[in-house]
Amino acid sequence: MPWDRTFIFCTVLLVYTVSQVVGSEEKQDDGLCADLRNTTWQEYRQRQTKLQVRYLLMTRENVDCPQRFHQESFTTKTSHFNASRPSKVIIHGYRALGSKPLWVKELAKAFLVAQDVNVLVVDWIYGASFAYNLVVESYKEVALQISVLINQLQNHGCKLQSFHLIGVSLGAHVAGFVGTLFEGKLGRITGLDPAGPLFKGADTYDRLDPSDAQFVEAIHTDTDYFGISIPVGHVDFYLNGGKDQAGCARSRFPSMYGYVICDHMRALHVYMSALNASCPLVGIPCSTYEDFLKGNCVTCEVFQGACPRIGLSENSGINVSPIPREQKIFLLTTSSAPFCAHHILVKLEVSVLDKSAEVEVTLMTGKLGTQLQLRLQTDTTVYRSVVAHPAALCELDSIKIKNTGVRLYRQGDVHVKSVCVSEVPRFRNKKPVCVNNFNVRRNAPWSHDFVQVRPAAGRPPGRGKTAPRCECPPGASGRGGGRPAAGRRSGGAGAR
Ligand SMILES: [Ca+2]
Repeated sequence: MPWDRTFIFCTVLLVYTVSQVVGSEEKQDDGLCADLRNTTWQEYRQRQTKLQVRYLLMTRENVDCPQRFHQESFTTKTSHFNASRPSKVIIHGYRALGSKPLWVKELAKAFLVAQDVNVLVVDWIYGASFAYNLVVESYKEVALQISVLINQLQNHGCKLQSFHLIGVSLGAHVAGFVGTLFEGKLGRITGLDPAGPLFKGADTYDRLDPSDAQFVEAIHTDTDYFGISIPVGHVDFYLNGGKDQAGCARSRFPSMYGYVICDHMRALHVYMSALNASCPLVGIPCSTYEDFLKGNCVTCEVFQGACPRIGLSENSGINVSPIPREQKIFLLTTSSAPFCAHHILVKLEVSVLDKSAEVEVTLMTGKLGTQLQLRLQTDTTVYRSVVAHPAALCELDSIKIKNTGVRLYRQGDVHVKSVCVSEVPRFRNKKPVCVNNFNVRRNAPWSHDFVQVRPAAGRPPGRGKTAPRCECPPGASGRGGGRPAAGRRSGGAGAR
C-alpha cells in the first residue's frame, strides 16, 4: 500500500516544516569541529543558490572533531589529510526534512577503526532536501563537484584506484555518476540500498552500474519502495530477499520510523556492522530468492568456492577474474546488530499423506529458537527450506517438530522418513545431519537432542545416545549475536 506510506510521509513533512519555519537560523561551525548542516523549508524557498556542496574530513587524528575540507586544505598545515592514505568518500542521499544525517559520523568512525584512511563526507544537504524530483535533477551537478575535488586530490598525489565511494540511497547514484566521469577508474563504489524511484528504468549512464568503478557492490534492503530492485554492481547483496527486513514494523502504528524507512536504512546499518567485523555476513549466489530459500543454491562454485561477504574484503572476497557482473547474492539476517545469521537448510521427507497437514519445525540453540512452518500436501513428500538461525549448525542443541494440524478434521500421525539439517554454504564433503523414521502425533511434539562435538571445551553432550554427531567445520563456530525476529520465522519467504 504505497499510498499509506506516502500519506504518513507527507504528514510528517508538513508537521516538521511548520515547526521549522518559525524562527530557525543556520548554526555556524563552532570554529573547532565542523559538522554537516541542517536546512529548513524557509531557507529552501528563499535560497538563491540551492546547491552548496561542502566536505568534512575525518581521520584517525581527528575522529571526534571533523575538519572542514576545501581547496585551501592542501596548503594548510593543520589539515589531517594525507595523500598517501586511501580515501573513503561518504555521500548521503535525499533528505526529506532538510536535517543532517546522524549516521554519517558513525559510519566514518567505523571506517577509521577498520582502516587508516581519509574519510571525506560530502555535505550536499541544501541540494538534497525537500522536493525529491528537484533533488534528482541536481545529483549530477553534485557528482561533477565531487569529481573536481577528486581531480584536485589527484594533483596532490592521490591515485584514482585509492578512492572508495560509499553512497546511501540517492547518494549511490551520485557515486555512480562520479565514477562515470572518471571512466570507471575509481577503485570501489558501495551502494547502500541505491534509490529506486526514477532510477529503475534509467540508462546505466544515469544510475549506478558495474562500469562505474573497478569494483561496484550494492546492498539491497527495500526494493519494493525506496530501493532499486535490479542489480547495479558486480555483486548485489539482497538481504532477506531485498524487500522487507526482520525487525522493521509492517504496521504504521508501532513506529513511524519502522513503517517509513527502516527497511531502506537497514543496508547502512548492516554495512556498519560488517565494518566492525564481529561476525561474517556471507551470501550465496542464486538466480532468485525463492530458489535460495528452497536450498537450490548451496555453494559458491561460480566464485570458485569463495562466497562473497559484506565488508571491506577486496572485491567482497571474490577472487575470480574477470569479476562477474550483476551477480545476485542472497543472505538472511537477524533483526538487530550485528545481523549475522547462519543459513540452515532443513530438509523434511515424509510418507505420502491422505490429507494435507501442518507441522512446525524448531531449531534450538540454548534459548534461541528458529521456527519454520510447513504445510504438507498430499502430492509432495519432500520439503526444503533455508532458515536464519543465530548459531552455527554445530551449535544446534535440538530439533523439535510439532504436528500443528488442521482443526476442522482429525489429522493422523505424520510419518517422517527423515529430517536433515545442513549449513549453507555447504562445506566440502560435509554431509547433512539426519534423523530418520519416526512419527509425529498431534499434541505430542517430537524432539531430538544433538551430540555436540566442538573444537574447544564446550557444553556436555546431549542426552540421546544414538544422536548423530554435529561437528563444527573450521571457522564456522561463533554465534551471530542478534536474535531472529520474535514470534515468527526468522527470514525466509514466510517472514511477512
Ligand atoms: Ca553509471
